[in-house]
Amino acid sequence: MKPEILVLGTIWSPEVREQVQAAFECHFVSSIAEASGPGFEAIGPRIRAVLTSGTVGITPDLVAALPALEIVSVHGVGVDAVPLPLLAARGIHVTNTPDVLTDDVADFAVLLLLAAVRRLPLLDRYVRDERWPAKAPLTQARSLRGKVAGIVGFGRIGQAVANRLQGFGIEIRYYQRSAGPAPERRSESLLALAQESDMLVLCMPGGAETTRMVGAEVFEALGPEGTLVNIARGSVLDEAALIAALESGRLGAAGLDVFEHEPQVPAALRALDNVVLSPHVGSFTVEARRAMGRLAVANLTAHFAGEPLPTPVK
Ligand code: 8YV
Repeated sequence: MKPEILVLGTIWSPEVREQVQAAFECHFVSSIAEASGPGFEAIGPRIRAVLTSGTVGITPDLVAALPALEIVSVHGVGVDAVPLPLLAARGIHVTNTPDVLTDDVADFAVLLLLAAVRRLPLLDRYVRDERWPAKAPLTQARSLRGKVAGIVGFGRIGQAVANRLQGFGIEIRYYQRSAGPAPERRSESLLALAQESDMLVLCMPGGAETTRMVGAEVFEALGPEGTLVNIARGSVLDEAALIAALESGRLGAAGLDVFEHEPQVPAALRALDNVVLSPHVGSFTVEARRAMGRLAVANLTAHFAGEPLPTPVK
């Protein structure tokens, strides 16, 4: 008999669906609410594994409704939507999909940074609205060469962003709580990093330790010529303070791929000219999503074959 598993969320490609259906008895549910709704009581006790996305994760209530749960496979590198201590206490394995998305997410961070600094959306609108032939005024942007980029969270993705930005002639500094590589580039605090940098790229993990870590004083330290990029999680910054800083010009510009209450993006943010917005798509390429799907399924099949998990969360 195939193990019964719960597949949570709406992002699954036909390939992932085929793979999981070949190996498991699958229950596809679009949301945690659906998995907690009526009719699920009979299925819950039979579920031995959950496949979920990085943003949907799993709640403590749903974990409690799955007494036979052995493993949660997260399709994504971030595990902030998964209650790790609770799962560890029950001896439930957690896996994620690191590495296979690093390059595409880092590319996207650079894209957002360039688009925000050179104000691509504004230029695009300038042409579309026929303001060019009308010779409407257009102010010059700032160049990247010789500037300093501060990377917050110098893990795999942060370092990949740094490697790319060095190619633009940008000096790299970073901050994270733990010691990291290249200690001479590490600033003593997040605020110090913001003061030393022209641009800040947020690459740290989400979760309790980083919640609203970036607030008003960091935005102000970055300043009117400064640019902030967030490809981490919406939770890592104070969104209301960010909007206030951008509206008043105390912070120059921002490129944002993640938001506090996705998929809701505040109207005040959408109204701003000095921001570039995208719908949480850092890893949204054919290649990365294919590799993430395969790895997420490989973790499940390894578990049920009694083999070592390819990418367990430590
Ligand atoms: C995805 C992500 O949006 O990897 C992560 O942590 O945030 C993204 O790659 C998501 O996890 C897709 O399931």
